[in-house]
Amino acid sequence: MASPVALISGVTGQDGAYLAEFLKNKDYEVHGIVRRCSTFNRGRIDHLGLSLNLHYGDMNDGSSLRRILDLVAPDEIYNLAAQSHVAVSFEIPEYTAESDGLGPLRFLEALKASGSKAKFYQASTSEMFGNSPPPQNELTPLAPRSPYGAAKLYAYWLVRQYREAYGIHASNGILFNHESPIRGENFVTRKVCMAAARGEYVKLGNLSAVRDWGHAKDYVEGMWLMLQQEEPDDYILATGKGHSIWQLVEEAYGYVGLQPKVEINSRHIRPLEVDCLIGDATKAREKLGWVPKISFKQLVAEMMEAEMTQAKKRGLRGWEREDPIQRTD
Ligand code: NAP
Ligand code: G4F
Repeated sequence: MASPVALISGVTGQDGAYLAEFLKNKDYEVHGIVRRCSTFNRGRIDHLGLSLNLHYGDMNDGSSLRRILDLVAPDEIYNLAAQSHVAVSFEIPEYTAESDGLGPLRFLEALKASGSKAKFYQASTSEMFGNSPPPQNELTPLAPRSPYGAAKLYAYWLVRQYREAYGIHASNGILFNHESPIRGENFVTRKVCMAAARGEYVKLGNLSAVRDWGHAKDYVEGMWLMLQQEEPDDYILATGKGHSIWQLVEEAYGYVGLQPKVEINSRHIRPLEVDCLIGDATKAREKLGWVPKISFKQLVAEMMEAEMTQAKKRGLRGWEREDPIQRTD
């Protein structure tokens, strides 16, 4: 039997890289969309080598999406491409709306016009909940508090409309924060772990916000499970456990036996904040059989180990103490 064909937009990002590897291990023929950059940005997928088929395209160029769709004829599409940084979306709101809101529209229109029966996954986000009180589930009111959240909300509704109006198998994965050693360096978990592993100060904004942090490896499996269902639907993926930014800092610095070294810098305080995101993934557990396996503590430990290896290579050994602590993890 021929291998199923998957197309991933955002394949050079954190989730794209984990998903490409996951699908390769399931014997998929995997295609990815990459955008043109002046420097090569394929560090996260280099290890997959030529087994990955890459195509130049951009969420802001509908003609490229149509061309790639015709060329690849995928069975499954994972739309992960986005300007994904919430704070940055306040600075480039139009661009964020283009790529995160209109980009999915371009993709869905291309899919509709092609008559393809491909199943479509949309990377929706817990950021759409804004300050709706936790625990948030699929029925919680959506009230975004950033240009990013608003653009993603637009795409979320399009997915539901295209599913109902045109019978497209399109699903929203409403994912809470998920991290890994290959998380972008300007997201708070990676930023804190990098500094802690080097024994350096970290400059942060709001320390009291709470996030539900899981591991990206667990979450890409959930994306795939959504597209294996007979019927399209919307699902929360989350661990159900919240930690504050301060607790993250304590966990990371504590891992190397250091007291937290934090400087508050107003530059990192957002015009609007989302105070507390803790997800209820009961539906995904009951309908998809999805359960996250990696705990917050294990996630931080894995990220810290990766950063310590990097720090050691660069001779930045601030974390090496004369009286090493016993890790209990
Ligand atoms: P990421 O690491 O920032 O990756 C984003 C990907 O999108 C990169 O491959 C990036 O390409 C690509 N991209 C950005 N703008 C593009 C454009 N105009 N055209 C084509 N490609 C473009 O994000 P992630 O953490 O993997 O997240 C994946 C998706 O899930 C995103 O849509 C994000 O908004 C959503 N999400 C993430 C989380 C989370 O906690 N990680 C939670 C909920 C939802 P370059 O490599 O060239 O920059
Ligand atoms: O790590 P963050 O930038 O993630 P945020 O804003 O929650 O967004 C991430 O998760 C969303 C899902 O809920 C995704 F949709 C989105 O694409 C992205 O992956 O910030 C987390 C928290 C915020 O409350 C922020 O204010 O950390 C706080 N924070 C405090 N100091 C900081 C910093 N965040 C960053 N990035 N940098 C700081 O210096």
